[in-house]
Amino acid sequence: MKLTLTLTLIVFVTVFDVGSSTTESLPETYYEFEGREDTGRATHATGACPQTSYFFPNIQTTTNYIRVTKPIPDLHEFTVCGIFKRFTNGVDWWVSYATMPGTTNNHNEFMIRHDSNQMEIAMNMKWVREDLKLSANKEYHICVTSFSSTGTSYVFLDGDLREIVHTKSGTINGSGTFILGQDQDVIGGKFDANQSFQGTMRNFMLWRRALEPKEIMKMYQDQCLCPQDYLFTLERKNIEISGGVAAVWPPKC
Ligand SMILES: [Ca+2]
Repeated sequence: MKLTLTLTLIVFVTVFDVGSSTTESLPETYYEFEGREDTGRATHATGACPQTSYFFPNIQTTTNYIRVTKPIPDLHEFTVCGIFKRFTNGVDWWVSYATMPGTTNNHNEFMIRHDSNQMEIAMNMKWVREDLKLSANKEYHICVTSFSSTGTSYVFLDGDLREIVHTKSGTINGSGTFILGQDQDVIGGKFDANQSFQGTMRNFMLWRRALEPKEIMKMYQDQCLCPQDYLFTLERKNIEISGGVAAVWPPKC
């Protein structure tokens, strides 16, 4: 019994290896923070993960992007994960999900970007900056889990929980436009070359639930496996590619 407890603590310490930039104390499990435990959660099958890999040329333009064609439902909680490499230290717009006409508010329902110094996340139009600086020309495995009931997002870097981001509560509405590589100021458009992505993006996908921290760590450790209940991957049947974005051969599994 004592051994089990010790092992459990070791696992927690390993999973929640917290970066020095985090200013608040992190909970033992993030479900505790959301008012529930992870122990009662259903288990989900893990299996072979469809491998996707895209190259966004190192030039600032409004024409390079990927649009997800798979319909997006209302999202009460969700997870996005991907393996990103930035070519430069400029502003990189990774994820932009828009549902509003955008005449009065240019912000997205959900957005992830990295400027020269930090990562930024928006939910329900509210932005938060986090002190996660990612170097150029290095691959990072990034997952963000979000809970609409509390407006809280959890940022995992290379398998570890690194930041808790408090944005704004409220369901992320479905039927919007999901774009990778540009910032939408109206649905599906009004891009800005300074707000584009130059780099590579591998295995980007979305689930309609917050993945368990241990599932995220497992995916980081073995990129060929992932929980099978994803809503979409960037397989060709699910996307439209624009401009100079190119599908490239992913690493072998
Ligand atoms: Ca913009």
